[in-house]
Amino acid sequence: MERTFVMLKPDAVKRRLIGEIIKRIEAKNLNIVAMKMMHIDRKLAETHYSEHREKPFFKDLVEFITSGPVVTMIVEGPNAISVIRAMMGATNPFNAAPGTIRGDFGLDLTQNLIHGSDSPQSAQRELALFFPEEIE
Ligand code: 3AN
Repeated sequence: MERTFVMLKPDAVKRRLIGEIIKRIEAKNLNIVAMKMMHIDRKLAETHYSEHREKPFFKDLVEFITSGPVVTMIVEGPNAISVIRAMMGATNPFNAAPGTIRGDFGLDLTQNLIHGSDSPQSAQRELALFFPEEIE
């Protein structure tokens, strides 16, 4: 069993795709063990995306992720990290395969609907950041 951090970004919430994306996660038989809707403040956004601090798109990324409510989740299952990454599709929605969340619904590199941890280390860091109350 593995746990990963998943976030439905402000564009997913605005476009009323929360249900569609959760439906896919549940249909895959993954377990949603915690979930909340929240508004990310600038400090949390900058911490979450700290690896991108020097990138030219950092400001836009923080601006976007703080622009409206998000839905955060702990998702659990066998190989949950890579399974969710596969369901998300490529970072750039132009390259994301049809059948993936970004492939089916996304057309923008920044507003790309969903975040999922990319490694066990990222999952641990992100879960501690967003769900400190769930960490044993
Ligand atoms: P992923 O979300 O697929 O894990 P990361 O972690 O490389 O991708 O990037 C985090 C976020 O930064 C992406 N979801 C995307 O919104 C944004 N991003 C990544 N690369 C670019 C880029 N070249 N231009 C604009 N935004 C980008």
